[in-house]
Amino acid sequence: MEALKGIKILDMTHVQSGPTCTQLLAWFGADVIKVERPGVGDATRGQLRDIPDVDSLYFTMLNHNKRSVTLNTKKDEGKAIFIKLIETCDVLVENFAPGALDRMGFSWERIQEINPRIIYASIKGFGPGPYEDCKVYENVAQCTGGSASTTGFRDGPPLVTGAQIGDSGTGLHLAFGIVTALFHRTTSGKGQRVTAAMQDGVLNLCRVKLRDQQRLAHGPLNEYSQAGQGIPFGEATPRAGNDSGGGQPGWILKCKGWENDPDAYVYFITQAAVWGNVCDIIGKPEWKEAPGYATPAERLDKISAIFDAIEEWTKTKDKFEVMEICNPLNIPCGPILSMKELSEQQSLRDTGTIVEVDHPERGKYLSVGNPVKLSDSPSDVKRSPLLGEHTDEILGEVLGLSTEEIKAAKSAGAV
Ligand code: CAO
Repeated sequence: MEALKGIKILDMTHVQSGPTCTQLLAWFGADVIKVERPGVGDATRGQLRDIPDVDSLYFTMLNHNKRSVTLNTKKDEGKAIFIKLIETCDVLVENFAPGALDRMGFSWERIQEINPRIIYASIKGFGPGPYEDCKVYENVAQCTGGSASTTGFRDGPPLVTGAQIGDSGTGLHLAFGIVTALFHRTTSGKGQRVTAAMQDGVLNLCRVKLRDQQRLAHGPLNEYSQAGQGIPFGEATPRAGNDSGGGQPGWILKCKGWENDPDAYVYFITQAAVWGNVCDIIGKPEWKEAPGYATPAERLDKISAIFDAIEEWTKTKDKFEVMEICNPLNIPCGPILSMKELSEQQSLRDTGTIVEVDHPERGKYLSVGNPVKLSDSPSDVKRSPLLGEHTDEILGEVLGLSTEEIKAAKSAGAV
């Protein structure tokens, strides 16, 4: 049985952050009704298109399991239908620029008046404060949330990461807020306002870097390789390259074929408990007991040279061989997997984390399925809707409008 069956989501989201949130709710069985502007729809339908006139992968991969209704919420006839949707739904989700829904005439006070049980959930770039009115995209959130300043190499510029922690990360945070509010409603009987700011979401994911900021007041961050290299720390948490960030030193090392393959690398962790095993496989058994090498603290100032020696060994093996040799010895490591390799990994297909979806206009494509698995509520990934594909069905079956009323809304240009 689908876990969120019976929950209706009024989905006013667009681009990436909001749609990832409502897609998660849809995968768990909520009925997600995506409202899109007539003739236009979510801007991502047309962005980064790989096939002319067909919904982009950007759109299809973020809007599975939803129904699409077109509605102009700025027209009076559209507003009347929107009010019916608010009356009918359990949750309203949006990620418009700040104030957009208020400008349409739908403040939180007004929404509560229409339906006191509704949960009104929003993503914005920033929370209340100096930047609250700003429009925000992924990389702005990464930069303002602490990720960029702590990503990259110490002697290089700040870097953004490929993981969409600003958009998809905040979508996840919001989904958690929504189900929490739904749970609370079972006892309170009332809906509430749920907000997640992208800056806050990124900062939450960078929590350990704020930890390090405070540790700096009490001395150097010994697990950063810069400490071992004798390079003084500044006032703020620095970029740490590929340092592991935990108490166990790690680094990305070249593997066989690195000269031609940009992903022939492995992440290698010299976990203290298996130091002896590391020394054995790289042919340095003498390091096990050698003065200056025996304990993690003693090794800190030699960690770069140690990784150079390990790399001499990893360069003789491909990244999967490194994994096969190290895992039985309890040496944590991970091959750098490309998107091509991930898309071909059979175990991800078997668990439904990578799924092949069929779309009437684009044909078959790959997507990431629900990464969260519930034992009694499996997620079945269904293709994204075409623009307005379910308009008649939603106006008729969900809102109970008559054929004449639907015709009138259409001729007024409201749907
Ligand atoms: N009917 C009528 N009007 C509609 C409508 C509908 N169904 N759906 C949207 N609109 C209107 C909005 O009301 C808004 O009108 P006003 O500007 O007159 O208020 C207009 O369309 C455009 O909305 P927008 O300002 O949200 O869109 P944008 O492309 O200019 O900005 C974005 C996009 C993402 C920068 C902005 O929405 C934003 O900052 N959102 C919050 C943060 C966020 O989620 N960012 C991540 C996005 S993913 O990278």
